[in-house]
Amino acid sequence: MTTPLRITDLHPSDDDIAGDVLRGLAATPKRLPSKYFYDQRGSELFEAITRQPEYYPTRVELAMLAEHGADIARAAGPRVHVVEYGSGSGRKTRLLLDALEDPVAYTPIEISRSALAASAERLDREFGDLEVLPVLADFTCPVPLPPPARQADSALVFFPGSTLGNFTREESVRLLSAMRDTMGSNGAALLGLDLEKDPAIVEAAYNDAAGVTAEFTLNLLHRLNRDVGSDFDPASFAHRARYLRDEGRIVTTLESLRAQVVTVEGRRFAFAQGEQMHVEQSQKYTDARIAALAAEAGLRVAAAWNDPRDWFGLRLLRP
Ligand code: AVJ
Repeated sequence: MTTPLRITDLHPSDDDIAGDVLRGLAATPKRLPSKYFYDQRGSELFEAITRQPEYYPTRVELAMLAEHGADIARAAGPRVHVVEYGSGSGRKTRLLLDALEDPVAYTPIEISRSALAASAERLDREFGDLEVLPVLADFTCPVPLPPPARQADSALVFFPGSTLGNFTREESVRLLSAMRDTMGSNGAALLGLDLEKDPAIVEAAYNDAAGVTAEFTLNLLHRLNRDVGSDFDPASFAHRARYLRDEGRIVTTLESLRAQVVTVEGRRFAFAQGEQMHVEQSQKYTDARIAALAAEAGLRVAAAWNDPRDWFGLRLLRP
């Protein structure tokens, strides 16, 4: 494109963030939304997580996108408008766009301003014929999409990274339903989903030996202190990530290491020593769970790819 990239800015305001934080701290048990992990530092730390030896999902999914690109492109069809939810660094997008036949436009929806600006500019440079329409937004809120200049044959929603796993079942169905609206009757969604496996492998992925995941989790407190003026003492909280076998998911909490009071916008919240504040979940999937979620959102699994160890799956969903 010849004109400079324009980012549609729908970023949540500091007041929106403060409202979410106050609601979460008033709940029992206390909770903070995981979407606020992704400020500039948070996005950098997440990229560092993807390079840790224990964190297998990114490596496995990148290899799968390279391996099955031609199959995926055939299933998706030519001249699609790719709409990506939580596009991050765009490393996976490049593999998808490389494989697709004559993609018309690319709309990354991303909550991290720095990650969005860097990846959109890079992809715009690398794919000369592609219209890049970046949207800075929380993708769980309704996002009006800028229409591409050239008519696309269909829309392809791209939702890799098992990001769906960060949402509750209810939220997941709502998200998939929103994607169904975005894709239209002849479109599709390509999801990357982390599959159930040996709990020790999963637990290690969220407790890397170098402590990058712990730093990522604690960065949430630094970020909130800066943007909503809270006074969390990050040294008085510790990252805990446990795999709940019955539910097939990792639950990440921040444990209060002492009795303490945290103040946000003049409101005081008491933490007991050992109290666990919920900050993230990462669901691991079975085929039955994927099929049930899709069906609840009016979608079906039209194509499926797994890696050779059945650790990670790509699923093409259609109405
Ligand atoms: C954002 C969904 C890719 O849940 O695995 C990684 C975030 N949190 N380590 C995940 C995360 C801790 C990650 N995704």
